[in-house]
Amino acid sequence: MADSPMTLSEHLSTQQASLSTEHARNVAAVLGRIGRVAAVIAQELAHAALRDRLGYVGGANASGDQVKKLDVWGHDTMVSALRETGACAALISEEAAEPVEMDAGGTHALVVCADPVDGSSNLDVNGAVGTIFSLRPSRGKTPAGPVALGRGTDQIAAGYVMYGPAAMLVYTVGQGTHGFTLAPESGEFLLTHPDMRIPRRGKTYGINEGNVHSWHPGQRAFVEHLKTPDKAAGRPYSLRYSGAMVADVHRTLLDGGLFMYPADWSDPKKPKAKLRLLYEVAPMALICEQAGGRASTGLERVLDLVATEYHQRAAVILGSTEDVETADAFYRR
Ligand code: FBP
Repeated sequence: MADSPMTLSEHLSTQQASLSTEHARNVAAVLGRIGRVAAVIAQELAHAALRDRLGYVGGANASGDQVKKLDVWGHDTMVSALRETGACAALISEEAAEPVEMDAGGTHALVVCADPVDGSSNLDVNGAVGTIFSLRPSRGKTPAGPVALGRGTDQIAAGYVMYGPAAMLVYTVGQGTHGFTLAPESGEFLLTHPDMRIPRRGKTYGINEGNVHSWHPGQRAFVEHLKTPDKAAGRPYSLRYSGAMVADVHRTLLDGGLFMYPADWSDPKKPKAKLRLLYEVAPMALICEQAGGRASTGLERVLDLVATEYHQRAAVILGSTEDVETADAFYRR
């Protein structure tokens, strides 16, 4: 009988080499707990309509977005779970204007940046949604939240959970990117996609084409290029867009191609992006690069961006290396 697949916590213990022992213990504690929170969120999503959990709570979050009941529930669930680990010094969350400081002290406590429920516009239409997270060393600082205001390369781990037909958790601690599928009976995430490698070039692209008029001219020309038939080059690419970053990035990691949310260049002096750097764009960039892909803004590598605000926004073009390189070339024209 085939060996049963490795559990998330077993796999975490094999991924220690790139971390100091103390950090490794805290990373395993936090990622293990996020795995358990994800199993609870998956359950709650399946019952949301039955438990009156759909719809808005009223009011807006730090980014001015209307807030769904599940956004708040997801945030509160994440806060209490991370507090219990004793390994988390602070949480930067989409649903809290300021960092949520936690008592975990010590040089090796971690700062977590998270979007507890990503793709909220899909919640009330039973579409795919997700959770996105990253871990940074707190270096023993108090308050710890400001430590997150740094470069994307400071992340020591990142991951997401996709709540689709199956719930899947994908993470990296800097030794490749690995995927797990939730066994609903046991609530365990089991290794089903070890060492995910994104194809060097794809056949699909994901972008909200409704924004075409506000794109950088290079972005517009690049999407035109993807749509221009060229059999030898495998074009035209097909458009695939779910409205939830996690679902679009997950497909891109498995099949190749691109997920793009470019900035609004209506005022070229002040391009305005939508997605948040610390808990959406930077974590996905690390996961993508660790799977052999690339993540750019069109003008620079995402992981070189330095965050100066907790809810700062950034443009993103991520996916297959050759496709992202082509996009960058169109921006440079
Ligand atoms: P939140 O739902 O967490 O605010 O995430 C933002 C998001 O929903 C992404 O998941 C998705 O990629 C994007 O916004 C969709 O934006 P739009 O509706 O403008 O296409």
